[in-house]
Amino acid sequence: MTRLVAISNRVARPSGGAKSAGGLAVGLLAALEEHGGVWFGWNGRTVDGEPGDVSLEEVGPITFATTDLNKLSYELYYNGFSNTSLWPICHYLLGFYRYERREFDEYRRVNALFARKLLPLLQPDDIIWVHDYHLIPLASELRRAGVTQPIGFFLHTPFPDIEVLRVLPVYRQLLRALCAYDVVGFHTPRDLKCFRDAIEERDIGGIDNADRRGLSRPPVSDVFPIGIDVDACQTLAVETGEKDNVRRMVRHLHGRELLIGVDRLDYSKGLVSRFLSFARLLENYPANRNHVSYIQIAPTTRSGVRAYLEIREELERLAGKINGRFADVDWVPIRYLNRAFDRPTLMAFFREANVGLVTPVRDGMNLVAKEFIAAQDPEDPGVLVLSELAGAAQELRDAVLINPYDRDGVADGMHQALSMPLEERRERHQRMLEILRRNDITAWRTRFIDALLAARRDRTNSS
Ligand code: GDG
Repeated sequence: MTRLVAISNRVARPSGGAKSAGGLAVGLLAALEEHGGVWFGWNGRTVDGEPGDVSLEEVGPITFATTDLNKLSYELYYNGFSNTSLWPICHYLLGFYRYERREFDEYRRVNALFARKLLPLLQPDDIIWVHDYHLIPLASELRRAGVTQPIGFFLHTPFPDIEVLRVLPVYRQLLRALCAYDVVGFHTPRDLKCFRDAIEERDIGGIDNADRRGLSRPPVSDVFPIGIDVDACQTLAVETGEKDNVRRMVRHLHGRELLIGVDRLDYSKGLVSRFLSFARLLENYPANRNHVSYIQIAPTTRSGVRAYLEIREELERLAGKINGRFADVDWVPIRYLNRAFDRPTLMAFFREANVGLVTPVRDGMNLVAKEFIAAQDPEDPGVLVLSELAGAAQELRDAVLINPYDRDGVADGMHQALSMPLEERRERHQRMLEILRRNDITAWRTRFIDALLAARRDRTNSS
């Protein structure tokens, strides 16, 4: 029996908090719940000494296999190389980028540790699916330890153009490490093209045969746009509508139109520009004053990285400033909630909203955009205002597409969304829902697993 073994930096056990935010966790959990298998990764705890034994917990069809990490290792590998070197580069945000050699060294050591801990759990018929930029070298570590099972890699962020990637002194090593995989997957054709260009056009150096283990050609690379469980979002949105905190939120609108944003607190999500664009909406279209309310939910993430603390303070300051300028005795324009909500409540909030604001300055895909559409009432749907720089914009062409850097343009988009006639809202929503159904979470998982199974057949035929 073929088992799916998924590996990601962080494992999101359902018991570990229904409120945990993050696209990878949401997507992978949905895929594993359907297929079953093993999910291996970090348990969220840091320790002073060496990490202890892997702990195993079975929940329904999933076995969660988790390990601690040493405190300093975590700081260098996670806050350092992963989130201060790779994340900004993948999002073309070089102002946030910094490189330290010892952080990269630790990144490799943690990948080697993951490989050592995973090895005893593997079975001959497994297919292995590695997730995201924290774990690029994992396949070469596993290959060196003798693993011949097919291994795939999926990148949840954008893959940057080679000219941006080149700011990383170790970019060749990372590209070689990606060649140790059988299958490499991306969200959009643009990411795929950047990856292929980087592999083909650059002299990335010889690829060690020990890293390839029976592979004679470059990895199969393709586009696998991540999706959502459309029915589950819809059901949650409908069933949770009567919950106390949802009704309280609606009561406080006093009949005003609702704009909503839900994002991890991350500079890539374009929240500062979004706040300023909302102020521009009130400035440029004064009829909206006292008639619209904007709720922004933004739970803190990566609080060990300074840039994330700074943006949090900046948003608090801005919300205060905008509210101070525009608020009335009975109206607060922005409600900024720096905390997480449970998933059912989020879906119900989406359904109540007239406009969904998804305006990242760069995003691999963006699941919030898809969840917002899925949660709407098809008879009276809200409108999505979506950044052209999010992967989701490649599929959701019927959203109101904006450039997040253009504040007047975003304000125009918000106004267009707020004043869109019912018939047009319905048509746009209907077309986007069809796309969501076609590229849903099952399609994503099935296509990737099929690619891994095909890789296994190729290996058997060529051996
Ligand atoms: C990465 C890529 C790509 C948010 N706040 C709360 C909460 N969330 C949930 C959302 C959504 C998920 O977290 C966020 O997913 P996104 O896709 O929007 O963004 P990232 O976390 O940056 O995800 C991204 C994704 O991976 C998948 O490949 O799309 O481009 O950056 O599901 O609903 N969930 C709960 N409470 C919150 O307060 N429960």
